[in-house]
Amino acid sequence: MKRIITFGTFDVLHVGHIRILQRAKALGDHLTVGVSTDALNFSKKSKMTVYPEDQRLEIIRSICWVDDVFLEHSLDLKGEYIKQFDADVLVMGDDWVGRFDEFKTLCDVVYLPRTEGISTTMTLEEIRQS
Ligand code: C2G
Repeated sequence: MKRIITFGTFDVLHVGHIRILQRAKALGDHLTVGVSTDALNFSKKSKMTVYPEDQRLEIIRSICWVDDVFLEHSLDLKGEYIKQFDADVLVMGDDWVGRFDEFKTLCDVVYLPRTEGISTTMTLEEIRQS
């Protein structure tokens, strides 16, 4: 069985998130998703998410392509998570290209193209302006 792992905040879920999860699952048989904790997100982006981590986890768990979820507490633990979940492939969007190449000693690392024209930031801006 080929096991895939991917990571993200997945706040204000949109089709870009859905598509990367679908494409990640298509690369193997089992998909594990690490969902950033509120604290990790704040450390990355210096702002709060709209939805708290327990709700983002519940939303991602309910997606048909997702087999397992957990909370990602730190970017520095990525290698540990890859080992813990026995991942054969790490998948990330290409906004992260090159950033996780160090894990090529543990598993394949694949960067998939992001879906153009949509992001959580853009969606929140459109809501603010409406
Ligand atoms: N994504 C995408 N297309 C978009 C927006 C996002 O393919 N239009 C992908 C991103 O490339 C990422 C995943 O969806 O692989 C989750 O995106 P975010 O929620 O923005 O995740 P991020 O905050 O980048 O967290 O350990 C890594 C981090 O936890 C990733």
